[in-house]
Amino acid sequence: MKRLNTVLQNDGAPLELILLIRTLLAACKEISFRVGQGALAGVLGSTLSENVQGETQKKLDVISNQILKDILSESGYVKAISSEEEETVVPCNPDGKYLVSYDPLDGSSNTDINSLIGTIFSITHAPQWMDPSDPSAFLQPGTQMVAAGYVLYGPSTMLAMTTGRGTHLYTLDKTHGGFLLAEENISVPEQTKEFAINSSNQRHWEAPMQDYISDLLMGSEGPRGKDFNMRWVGAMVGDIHRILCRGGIFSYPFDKRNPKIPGKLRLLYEANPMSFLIEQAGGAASTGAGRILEVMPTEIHQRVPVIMGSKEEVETCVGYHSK
Ligand code: P6P
Repeated sequence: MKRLNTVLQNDGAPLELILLIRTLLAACKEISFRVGQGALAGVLGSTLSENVQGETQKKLDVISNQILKDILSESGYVKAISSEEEETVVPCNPDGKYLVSYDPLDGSSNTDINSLIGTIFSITHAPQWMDPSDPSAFLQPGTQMVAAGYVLYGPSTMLAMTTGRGTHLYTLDKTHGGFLLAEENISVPEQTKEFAINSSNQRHWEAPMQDYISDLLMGSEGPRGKDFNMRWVGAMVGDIHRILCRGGIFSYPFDKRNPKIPGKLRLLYEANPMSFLIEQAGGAASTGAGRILEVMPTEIHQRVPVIMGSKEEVETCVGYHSK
């Protein structure tokens, strides 16, 4: 099985980006170990603090964020970091060539039930003009990413990553710490019968999403003429991994409860990296009004509505929004 380095070199990634990715994955391997210890190491449960998102931080949120922050900031490759768990940017090496945005432990509410969680990351070039403490350098559209991926801490620890030359899946071989290629150029089936959405929010969605999901639920007796299945992991990283592997459509749509916040998921370190992976695998990723990767960010914790997965199904869903 091909090693990660070989694939990255074949895909033309520059040496410094390969070294940064290896450094980031070293942090993820440590997180995988800490997550795997669970109750044995007293890392489960919540802290008494809230993050900038107003969410109670799990102990593993704080641990994972600290591991990534320490390892990336010492690497020399990174000019600055933005993290779901950090209120503002973390300045690193003024001569660093890259910016890294990450959700250190996506779906961390799953930690206490031993369910799927993961680290999501996005890498862009650092403008040479920027001061390392200047958040504005992160306000680049997703099309500017040079690499994106996630590490899924499940029965096996798996990496999905792209540097713009296809999406590839790797499995961590814990006997020697290498990520070995599991599937090269994975392709998301264009059609699907499986959708992922938190249906308990149905009354808060706008009419187009309510109509779209209602038609799915009518199955073969409704306008879609086929039955659908539903899955919801409660961790984007788990739902998107399933979609990369067997197709599907995932949505966390606009929610009328707080019009100022157009959705739950964050653009820089959730929607953008997942959109890059999905598009590189032949899928589609939309806010309902446009391509997620073309959204111009206005602040580092900006949220967006998310519809992504099997290309034809995303186009059908987006069609409800343009009626
Ligand atoms: P809900 C995890 O907290 C997350 O940000 C995504 O990973 C996940 O898809 C979503 O929120 C789950 O949200 O409202 O179903 O708990």
